[in-house]
Amino acid sequence: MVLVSDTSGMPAGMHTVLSHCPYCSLQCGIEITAGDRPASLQPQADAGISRGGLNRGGLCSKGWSATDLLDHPERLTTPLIRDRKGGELREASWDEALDRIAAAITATQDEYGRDAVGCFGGGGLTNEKAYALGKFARVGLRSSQIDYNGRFCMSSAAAATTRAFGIDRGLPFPFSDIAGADAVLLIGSNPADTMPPAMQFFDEGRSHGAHHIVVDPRRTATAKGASRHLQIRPGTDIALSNGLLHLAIREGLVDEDYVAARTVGWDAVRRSVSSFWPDRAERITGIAVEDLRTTVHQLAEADRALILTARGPEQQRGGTDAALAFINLALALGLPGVEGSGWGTVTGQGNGQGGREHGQKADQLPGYRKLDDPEARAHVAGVWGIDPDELPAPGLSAYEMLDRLGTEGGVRTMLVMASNVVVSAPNANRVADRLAALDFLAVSDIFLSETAELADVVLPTAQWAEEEGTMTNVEGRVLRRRRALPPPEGVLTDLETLAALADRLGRGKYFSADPREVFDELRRASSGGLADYAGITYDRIDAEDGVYWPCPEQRAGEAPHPGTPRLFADRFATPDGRARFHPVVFRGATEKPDDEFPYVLTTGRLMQHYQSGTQTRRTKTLIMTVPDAVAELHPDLARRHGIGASDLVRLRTRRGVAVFRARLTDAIRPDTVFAPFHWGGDSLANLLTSPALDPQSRMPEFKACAVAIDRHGGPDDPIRLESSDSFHTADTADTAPTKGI
Ligand SMILES: Nc1nc2c(c(=O)[nH]1)N[C@H]1C(S)=C(S)[C@@H](COP(=O)(O)OP(=O)(O)OC[C@H]3O[C@@H](n4cnc5c(=O)[nH]c(N)nc54)[C@H](O)[C@@H]3O)O[C@H]1N2
Ligand SMILES: Nc1nc2c(c(=O)[nH]1)N[C@H]1C(S)=C(S)[C@@H](COP(=O)(O)OP(=O)(O)OC[C@H]3O[C@@H](n4cnc5c(=O)[nH]c(N)nc54)[C@H](O)[C@@H]3O)O[C@H]1N2
Ligand code: SF4
Ligand SMILES: [Mo]
Repeated sequence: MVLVSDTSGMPAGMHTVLSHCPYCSLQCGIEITAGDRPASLQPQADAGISRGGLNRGGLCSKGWSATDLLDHPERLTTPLIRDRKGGELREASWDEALDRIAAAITATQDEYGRDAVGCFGGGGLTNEKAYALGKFARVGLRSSQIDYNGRFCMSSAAAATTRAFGIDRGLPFPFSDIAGADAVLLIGSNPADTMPPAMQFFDEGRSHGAHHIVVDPRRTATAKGASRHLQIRPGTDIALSNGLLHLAIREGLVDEDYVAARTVGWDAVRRSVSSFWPDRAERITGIAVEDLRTTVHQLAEADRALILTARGPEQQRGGTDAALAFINLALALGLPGVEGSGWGTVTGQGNGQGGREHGQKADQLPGYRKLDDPEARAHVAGVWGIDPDELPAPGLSAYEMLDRLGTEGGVRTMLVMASNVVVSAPNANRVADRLAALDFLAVSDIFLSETAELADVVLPTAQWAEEEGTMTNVEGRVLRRRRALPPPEGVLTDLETLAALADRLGRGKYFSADPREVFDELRRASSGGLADYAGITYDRIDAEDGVYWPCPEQRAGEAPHPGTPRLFADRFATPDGRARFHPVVFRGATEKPDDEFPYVLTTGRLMQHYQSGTQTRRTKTLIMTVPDAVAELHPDLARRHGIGASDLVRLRTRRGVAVFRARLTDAIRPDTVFAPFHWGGDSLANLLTSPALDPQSRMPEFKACAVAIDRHGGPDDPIRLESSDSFHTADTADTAPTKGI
């Protein structure tokens, strides 16, 4: 197996390395050519699914341009320090920067206790780094306060799958099943923009006549290619699912044998949807009864049917319930665990799956173990060489932690690693206030992100092509990120940073900066847990093009465990092996349109930009293609407010104001406005969003709030708010802190 290929025929000093794109959870397979900078890349040449990449030789524009950032002139290559609040950042040595952070940690903990120092991680971190950060919080800082941006991403789906199936693997089957399915219901997911090469699997399905039904308030590129588009009113997915289930029952489409053999709780759910008559579902969702009927028949009558959700229904106050509602439908139709059929959720960030398994969640230990489970504590403490009683209790979820920064009992010194919360957290005015109230903020990033700009110490870090590690892709397959070139001089990896910090806190003996060593420790820590990586090694990943977890340790005298591409064939991961139905009540979005805020704002992604935009707004080809934050609105709605194409449109909600360039399109519902969250400054969509949290998952309600709009300028005006336009609210979220989420 040649992973670092032979260099014959290449200019001297050049070599190629097989790795994966740094961005989304598709983890497209790429080949990096490096040596003398600049490095370049191309998709892995093999057709089919090579080396665990799901791109079949394709890449999206973000993937193609990923190496541009390795040598970007704005890249951070030296630590920065701010000597006093309000002062400028200046360059500093690593020793000075790390000493400064360690001193702040010690001072805060001496005065306010251990939990006054917290960490905020990211789903883009490799498994090794996510694991090390979780351990750093619990063992290095001995603090309960750590959570991460995946709380804003996968937490609703994670809570739902854990409750229904006993385990949270986003897709419990290989991604390629999509190509083989005869019917696919895709709810609030826009892979044509968010995972473009994955459309090859959808196209293949449609080429053999599969029915693809897309549920989205916008006729997205994905919806345009589908056989049916259900243009749902935002925030009403539960009513849709309950309505579909009602119809399935009424029309005799329920798989009674499956329900009897493999599930519990059906009667309560059957009763709970009895009042979801089709015309009621139509009234709430805006989807015609005939469409509902066709959809449920196509799903029920297909040999192989898939129901897939993504952020559309999940980033809601009822996001966990929405995922549960579609799981109810899938169970009633007898799909989960039947080969070729099933329910799944499309994970987002590069390591959105692995990043939620190994301990950077507030309530979690590695291997998807629970921090409040005495056996789990004993196991992990044993691996870490500490007393179980030294492990803290579960901490606060991401937004709750941010909401309480600098307050009595809240975090006062924080380390952010791989997230740009100023842009990506909801209710951004409040978050900015709270960040300003911190005693000390340290941020590790590649660039001076909007969050790093506020830091007292900024630490540069190695990029994807400069480090070793593992990433767990959208289908639960553990892949290797391989190093093609060294980081620029003076730049450390996050693992090195954490180990050096732990050392300064007198806890250095617990931490390694070597990715293989960290992975081997992660394997032991996860052994016997739900997300069991014990049988996965770097060498096996190389030899087998990735390994699907769970993959327990090889037992003496037995062959190695093959990994688990498909879950639930015989049993679900619940104590009795049966899946759980859950009755779900439809409540709708927290904020309903009213006279003052008459429309619904929903937020999401554009193809050319990634997340908070730190990386893609700095990529020339991408920012040239989409230079401004564009908000989509229907021409009828625009006309009512005198807004023309490319005019500036001001969006106003109860929490803030932001300005966007108008993109008029009849592909969106006339009562809905769509804004991307990839920009900061005056186009920061999260100034508008609501901090209402899902009570089960603590997921913010990014996908629906009430908004007012007006014309703010013409096509040639720059995107800018006057200071009199912005207003500032700093209301706290109406949330009691929860433990053990
Ligand atoms: N280009 C690009 N690709 C990405 C990312 C990126 O930032 N940019 N991020 C990655 C990450 S982390 C993630 S999580 C994934 C997310 O991938 P997706 O889930 O596909 O992305 P979103 O745009 O957040 O939301 C999907 C769709 O939900 C629709 N929607 C909005 N409100 C509702 C609603 O109430 N109900 C329903 N049914 N639909 C609704 C939106 O119109 C949108 O088209 O993408 C990954 N890939
Ligand atoms: N309104 C609205 N808000 C949303 C969403 C939405 O749909 N609507 N979606 C939510 C979702 S699904 C997500 S996933 C979040 C994402 O929100 P963020 O966490 O803000 O996402 P990123 O922009 O990926 O932030 C990662 C940061 O870490 C840096 N970085 C990348 N790799 C590394 C690394 O290896 N180490 C370190 N130290 N730094 C690194 C990047 O430069 C970047 O600044 O946003 C959420 N916010
Ligand atoms: S689809 Fe995702 S993994 Fe593939 S090239 Fe684009 S951003 Fe990278
Ligand atoms: Mo995400």
